[in-house]
Amino acid sequence: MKYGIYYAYWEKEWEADYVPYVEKVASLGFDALEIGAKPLPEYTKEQIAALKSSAAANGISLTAGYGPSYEHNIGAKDERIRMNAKEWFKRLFDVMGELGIHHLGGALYSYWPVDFSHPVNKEEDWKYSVEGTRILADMAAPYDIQLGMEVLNRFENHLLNSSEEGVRFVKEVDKENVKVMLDTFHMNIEEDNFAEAIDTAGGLLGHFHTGECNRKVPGQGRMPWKEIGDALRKINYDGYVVMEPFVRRGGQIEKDIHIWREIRSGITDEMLDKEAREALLFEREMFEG
Ligand SMILES: [Mn+2]
Repeated sequence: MKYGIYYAYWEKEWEADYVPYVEKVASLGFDALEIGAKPLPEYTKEQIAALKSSAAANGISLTAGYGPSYEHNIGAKDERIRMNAKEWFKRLFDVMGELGIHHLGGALYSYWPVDFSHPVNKEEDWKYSVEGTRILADMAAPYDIQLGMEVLNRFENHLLNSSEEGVRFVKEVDKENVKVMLDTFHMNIEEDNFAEAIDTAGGLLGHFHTGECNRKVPGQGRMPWKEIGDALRKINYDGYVVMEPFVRRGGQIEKDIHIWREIRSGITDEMLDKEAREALLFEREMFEG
């Protein structure tokens, strides 16, 4: 398994200058940095070159995450939105190809977070999402990009809430580069059993997010990490394990993640760095057996 962390741990917005984070996570001992896909389609040649060379120089693999905006929903019923999404993802894959990023994960089959103040039709949305995901998969394939269908809790999306639903969706899409993506934070809400959920995904598991129940770094809460690690080894998982902690207040991230209190009081960058390093050592110990 390769260990990474999402840049947003240190940030308040869904985009940032990622180059300093490549250097930071390399110094903390990570193998990978997950970056937010949002700004990538607009990247200049210079930005692409700078990020790519920094990743190479620091021995860091890059992965990308995205919670599609309403206008980037490839599974929308509205054809105009689907076309808009297709256009946007095409530009994204072009840039990801240039950057050598081979994994994109998130609610790529839909949008995020879903506005439940309007009624939703799960069966109908599922059908459009399967069709849309097939289109994305064919667009991503020439760049050797794998798409992780992130299974989310009921409060954030209505389509894929359990590993079983993730597997059913991925089998229906039936594309080589579309896999199931699980996240311990969401699993904690929806799954009866972590080991069984991981076993259900089995060989279709393509990406894995970690975090405590309240989205602190792994090791600071009551998540059954040993059980999770044993289950990942049992299915011979050899993909990325990316921790996705959210403890910092402010900006759009606070709004979307619903951070309404000081989860870690008196946070400084130094403290975040230290805790990320400890969490990485903890994860390696738990997951490598
Ligand atoms: Mn996640």
